[in-house]
Amino acid sequence: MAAPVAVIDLENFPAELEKLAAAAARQGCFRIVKHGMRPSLEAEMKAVTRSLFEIPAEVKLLNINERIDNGSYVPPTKMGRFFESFSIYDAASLADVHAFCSILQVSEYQREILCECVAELYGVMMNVAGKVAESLGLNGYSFEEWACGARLHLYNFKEEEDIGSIGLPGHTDSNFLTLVIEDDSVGGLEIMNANKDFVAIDPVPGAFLVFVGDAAKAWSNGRMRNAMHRVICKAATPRISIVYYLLAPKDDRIEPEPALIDSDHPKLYQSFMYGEYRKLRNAYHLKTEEMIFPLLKAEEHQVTISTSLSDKLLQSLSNYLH
Ligand SMILES: O=C(O)CCC(=O)C(=O)O
Repeated sequence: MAAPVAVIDLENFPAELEKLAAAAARQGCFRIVKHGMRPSLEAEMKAVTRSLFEIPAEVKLLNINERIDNGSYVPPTKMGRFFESFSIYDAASLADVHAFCSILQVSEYQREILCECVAELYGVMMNVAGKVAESLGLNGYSFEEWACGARLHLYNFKEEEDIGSIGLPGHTDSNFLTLVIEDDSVGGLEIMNANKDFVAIDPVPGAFLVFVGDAAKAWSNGRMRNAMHRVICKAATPRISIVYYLLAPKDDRIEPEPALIDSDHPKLYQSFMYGEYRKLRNAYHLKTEEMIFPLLKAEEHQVTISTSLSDKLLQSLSNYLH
């Protein structure tokens, strides 16, 4: 049975604030409707996404983003035989979206749709992130200066025997918020419930899915929950998704928001640099924050990683892992 996911009407605020706060705290996941994206753009972008995966393999490999760890094109050989993914960084910058289009030699039509879609998703993300902050009592909080990323995923499921296979293993997202435009023609996304079982969350046409990530868990001083999720093969049909990530502030520092720290909610984490956190998670192939966040509890470990990851942290982590 599919897991119920809260549906947040973005045109019904402040009435939806409580529902949003509860969904972010309990499930780390919610759907948004009335997001304001041009209605036919979603279908057009999905068609463009499918077509991009048909460009020659040697051209795909030119999609390299060295400014962010693991920010480049992922070929089908890297993360399992089904998964392939393009990366746009920084998706908050139209110049970067154009650079992505130029390097992949896309058509004028593909460029137009990609630019429009990524720009619209930026607007939706700013709206959603602002409302998430508001749901915690922070009115007028701006995420405008934050870095964003976008990915276009293909899960190349083709055969009956692929059904049940893992397309993307269980993980939480290291970033702040993730917006997913799912493939309406086939399901596959699953979320971990309180019993630690993965349960399907079936696509809802026209609604976008939002996941709370590790950075939001730290920023909210533990008030929001990061959602563990994965993708499995549900049918012998290729599945695509368009994913937009709100990453971290431009100065890269993530720390519990001072307004969310008080005597009932003591500070849970030290500040850290998102880029370093992401690098560390990737280097150790960590699927969640679980092994790093305990090291950020100053009282217990006296570890500071405000500017760089200290040898001490790496040592603690390798001790933890072995
Ligand atoms: O493809 C999807 O539906 C989910 C993607 C995802 O989990 C991710 O990009 O972290």
